[in-house]
Amino acid sequence: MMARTFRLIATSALLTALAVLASASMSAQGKPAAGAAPAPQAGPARTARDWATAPNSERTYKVKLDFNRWHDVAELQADMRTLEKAYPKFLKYISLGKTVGGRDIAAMIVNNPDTGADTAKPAMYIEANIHGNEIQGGEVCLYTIWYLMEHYGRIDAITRLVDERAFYIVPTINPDGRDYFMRGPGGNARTGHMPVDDDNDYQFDEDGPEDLNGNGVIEQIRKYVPGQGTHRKSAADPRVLEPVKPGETGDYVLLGQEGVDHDGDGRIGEDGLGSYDPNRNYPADWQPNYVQGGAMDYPFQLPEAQAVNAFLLAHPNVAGLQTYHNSGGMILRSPGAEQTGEYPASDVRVYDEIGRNGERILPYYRYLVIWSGLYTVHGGVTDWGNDTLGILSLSNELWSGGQYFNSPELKEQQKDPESPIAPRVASYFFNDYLEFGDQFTDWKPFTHPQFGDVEIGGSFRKTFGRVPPRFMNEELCHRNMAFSLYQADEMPRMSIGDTKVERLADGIFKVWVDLVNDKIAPTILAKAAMNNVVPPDLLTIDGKGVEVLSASWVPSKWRPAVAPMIDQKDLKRIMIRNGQAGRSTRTVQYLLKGAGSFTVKYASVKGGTAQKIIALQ
Ligand SMILES: [Ca+2]
Ligand SMILES: [Ca+2]
Ligand SMILES: [Ca+2]
Ligand SMILES: [Ca+2]
Ligand SMILES: [Zn+2]
Repeated sequence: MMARTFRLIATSALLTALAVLASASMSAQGKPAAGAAPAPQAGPARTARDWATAPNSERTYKVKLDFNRWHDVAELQADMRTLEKAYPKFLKYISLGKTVGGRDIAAMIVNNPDTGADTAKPAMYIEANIHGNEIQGGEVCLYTIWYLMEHYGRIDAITRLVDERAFYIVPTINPDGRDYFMRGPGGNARTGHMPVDDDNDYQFDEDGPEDLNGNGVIEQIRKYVPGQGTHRKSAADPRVLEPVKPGETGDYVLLGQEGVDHDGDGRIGEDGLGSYDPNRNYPADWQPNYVQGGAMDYPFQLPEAQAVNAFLLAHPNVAGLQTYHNSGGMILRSPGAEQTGEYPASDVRVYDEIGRNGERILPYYRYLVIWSGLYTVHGGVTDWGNDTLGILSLSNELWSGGQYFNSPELKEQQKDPESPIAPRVASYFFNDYLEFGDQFTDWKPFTHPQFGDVEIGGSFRKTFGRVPPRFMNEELCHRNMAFSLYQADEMPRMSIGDTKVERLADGIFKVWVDLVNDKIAPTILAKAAMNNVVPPDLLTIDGKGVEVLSASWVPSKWRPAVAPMIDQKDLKRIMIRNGQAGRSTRTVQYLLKGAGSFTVKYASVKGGTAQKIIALQ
């Protein structure tokens, strides 16, 4: 695996390194330096010429991608193909299925085949953009694939992670919504594209918002009605339209969002494309539309949710899930609704540790429970993942408004309502001084076919607010990736620890085997064990003529005590329904009859497989 990496940097770097080595080997000590990177020499100082030819300390990347802009679906998929082509051994581009609009839900499998099939390893599933307008998770996913590949063999922790784990990465599970957002003016893009009659007039998607002035933004419409309006220009900033106090009159009335009333029902934009919530269609505490709008008619009605579920069911080795949303700066876990009840304490401890470290990895993000920290969600994918698939499931709300003015001093200043960065006007300040006015569309006169002379404007572009400024996106990608890689690293990892054999009589042996899970997450979440949704871990003995007379759990390796017998029918195949806790070692004690050697194996669907050959002597 090292060979592959060195080849990447070899061509030019090695030649220059060899040149440096040649001069270094003639130093006073005459000590030949080892490896491609010359160690600091105690001999004469290097000459300027040496430094001029020394290899550059900065790494160059094999594949260059942009992380300071937003990719439409075709661009995302093209970049995924480029990465697959550059790293064919590790990457496999697949489609999870088709959307309502006929687009592929493209996914990447990241796996090192030299260390086993992806399905044999604990896997981290990362998806994004279920809400079509929440786009930057797509770039985080792309960055993650890119980063893992570019740093494999260069950074030990990344090499180990790629060798030990598999990754399934889906940059957008709502490509219909993403493209509609990217190419259109950005309005109404949260939904997928299953037609829905939003206003109950028996017509579907008949009257959506429209970009009448063609500037790529769905703006507001206002009419100037001096002394008769409900709104007026703010004294703090004339671009801000504020409602007047009760009893006062203003100069403007707001007439709604940009568009035309096509069906003459007196409303504009009342029934656009689709219009439901794709993250309310999973059968975990699913509730019908009259309880929660946007849930559709029945769970798994949407092909996108079906495709994600089919993939997860076919990959029971998935032990971690992240679904990226925006915005608000949150690390969210389920339950989505109070009524489903809190998770078992041992699961909560696992989530809490990962979430709190997440807050350190992601400044301005808070670790919260969905129903209590955000709002109630019935039928969301994290509930489905945790409760029904037994996957430790998290959802990051990418980008926090606190990051615009990100120092304690500026935070303090924002408490002053007269400050130019007070919350009411902060966006305008940022637009003026950091974006050079590019993100705000000011009010402009417009002749509306139905309202006559009006003004439209007063809106920020679709790329402002929910997504970071482009120049801040690489940090967002990196920090969120780092958090997901941390979660991936803390998925269960089983190994066989110490073993001991004691001969009691001819052909009779006592054998102790330590079973180790050194990561935070258990092999089976307590909730999953309760719901009986993950197959039990299996502890097996395989050896010709080796017979298990008894097996027991040793309460403590260090304090002799009665070891409770394991009361199962087939002691060569012990089922462990609750799995193994995180950061724990358990010792199993066997009484065996036989000779030669045998294999002890611990096979966990989500914790991987570990085995060891033990000789009976
Ligand atoms: Ca309708
Ligand atoms: Ca509709
Ligand atoms: Ca417009
Ligand atoms: Ca209408
Ligand atoms: Zn969302």
